Amino acid sequence: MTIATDPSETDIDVGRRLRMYRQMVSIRAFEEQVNQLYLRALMPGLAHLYSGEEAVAVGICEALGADDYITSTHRGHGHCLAKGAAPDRMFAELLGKAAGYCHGKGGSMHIADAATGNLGANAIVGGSIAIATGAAFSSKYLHNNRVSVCFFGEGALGQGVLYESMNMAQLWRLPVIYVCENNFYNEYTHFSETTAGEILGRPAAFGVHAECVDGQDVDAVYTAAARLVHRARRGEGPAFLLCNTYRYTGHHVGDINREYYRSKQEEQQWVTERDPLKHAADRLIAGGIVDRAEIDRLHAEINAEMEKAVEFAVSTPYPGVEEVEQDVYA
Ligand SMILES: Cc1ncc(C[n+]2csc(CCOP(=O)(O)OP(=O)(O)O)c2C)c(N)n1
Repeated sequence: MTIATDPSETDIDVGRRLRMYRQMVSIRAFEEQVNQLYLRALMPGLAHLYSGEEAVAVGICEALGADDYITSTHRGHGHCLAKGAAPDRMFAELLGKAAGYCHGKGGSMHIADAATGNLGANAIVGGSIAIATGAAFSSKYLHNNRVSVCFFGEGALGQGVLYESMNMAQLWRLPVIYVCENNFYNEYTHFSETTAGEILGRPAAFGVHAECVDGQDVDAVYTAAARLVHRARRGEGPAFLLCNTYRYTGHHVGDINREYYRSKQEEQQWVTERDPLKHAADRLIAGGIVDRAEIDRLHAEINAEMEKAVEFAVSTPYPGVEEVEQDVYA
């Protein structure tokens, strides 16, 4: 992963564009496999899919270095993959297998991987905000120049820890970026029914630098993230990036009848008009970087990779009964 250091980087090079596209396709394919695992009753519990929101995780993580930190959410597969997790070990974790990132004891909502700077997904809404802020404090204290990114959904705007954390981060000029993924629904409730005032007014109240970006445009997300990461590394303190996006599937894999809280027409409109993968592919083709056949080949290659990763996860063993108390901290 190359670290973006130039805040004026609006002209994104071809290698980076292709890498970001590939990563988004991988996340989409990963999530499709997760849904299949659920339907085949191979996965214990539920999973919250990231399909539709890929440009946020990919654009942000592309602006980070391997040593930088992220914290994630209950909808965290995309964040983990974008930060460098391997699909086979991710699938293994989802299936409760010993080869998983947390030896099968975390599952979909508790995947962590210190080697890629991933401090963990978190089932508690807003639960990782103080963790990211603490990691940013450690970076400042240790002078190691690492930046922390805290992903959270707009549902976490109702959690007091966000405001305590932003207050401290601004007072102490911590290198942390609060990335609010606004997919418009907190479970089955539109965010306008739970969120008073303007979202960006909230960080502004603490003097935290705040911006909004189209979360379906990976280039725009990357460009904003590169600027904010650079700013944080220069010691200019925290930032808040609001990314407007949309989840294509239910709140979780079992949420299949959604019309009582959002219409099929609304869903279709996002899928057909605002899809981040389609948008990026069209741009690559229009720029003469690839043609349609190459895009199709890439999708086929990634689908095959994901099938192989699933096969690995299905066939690899569970942890032994004697390990039941190992790697469990609470
Ligand atoms: C503290 C807490 N309260 C409630 C829940 C139940 N819950 C799980 S996900 C969710 C909605 C989250 O919405 P948002 O943060 O916008 O994320 P999204 O699911 O849209 O990605 C809720 C209320 C929880 N996990 N934690």
